[in-house]
Amino acid sequence: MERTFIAVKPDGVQRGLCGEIMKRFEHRGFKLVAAKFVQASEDHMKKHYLDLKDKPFYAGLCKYMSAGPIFAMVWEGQNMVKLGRMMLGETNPADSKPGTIRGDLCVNIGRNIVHGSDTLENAKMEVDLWFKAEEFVTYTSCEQAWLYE
Ligand code: DAT
Ligand code: MG
Repeated sequence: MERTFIAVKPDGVQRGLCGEIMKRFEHRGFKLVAAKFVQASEDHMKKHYLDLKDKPFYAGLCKYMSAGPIFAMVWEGQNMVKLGRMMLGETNPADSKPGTIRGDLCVNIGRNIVHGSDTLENAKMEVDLWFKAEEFVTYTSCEQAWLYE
């Protein structure tokens, strides 16, 4: 089992898409293990996007990501990181296929409504950056026995 960090960005929250995005992960069969509704500071977003610090859009990206509340989640499942990324679609919604979150619900690269970790290593770093150990809920999902053989 893997864990990944998924977050509805401020534009997704403002557009009322938290439920829709959460629904897709629930319906696929993934297990929610932590969640919170927060407004991140610009400093926090600078840490989150540190690998992009040399990009021309870095400052604007961190400002937009701290301009309103974010719905932050950790989802667990088999191949969670890869499948989470596939469900998101491409970074640019214009390249995202219909059926993906970005391909269905947004149009602009700078307002692509959702974040998802891209590698297992980054997922671990992002989960640790956004959540403390005591914020995770340990429980047995009744679905698990029917999702996996
Ligand atoms: P992703 O969010 O798909 O992992 P990323 O990590 O490369 O993409 O970039 C983080 C965010 O930065 C992305 O969701 C939207 C924004 N971004 C990426 N490339 C951009 C560009 N060329 N112009 C404007 N914003 C961009
Ligand atoms: Mg990324």
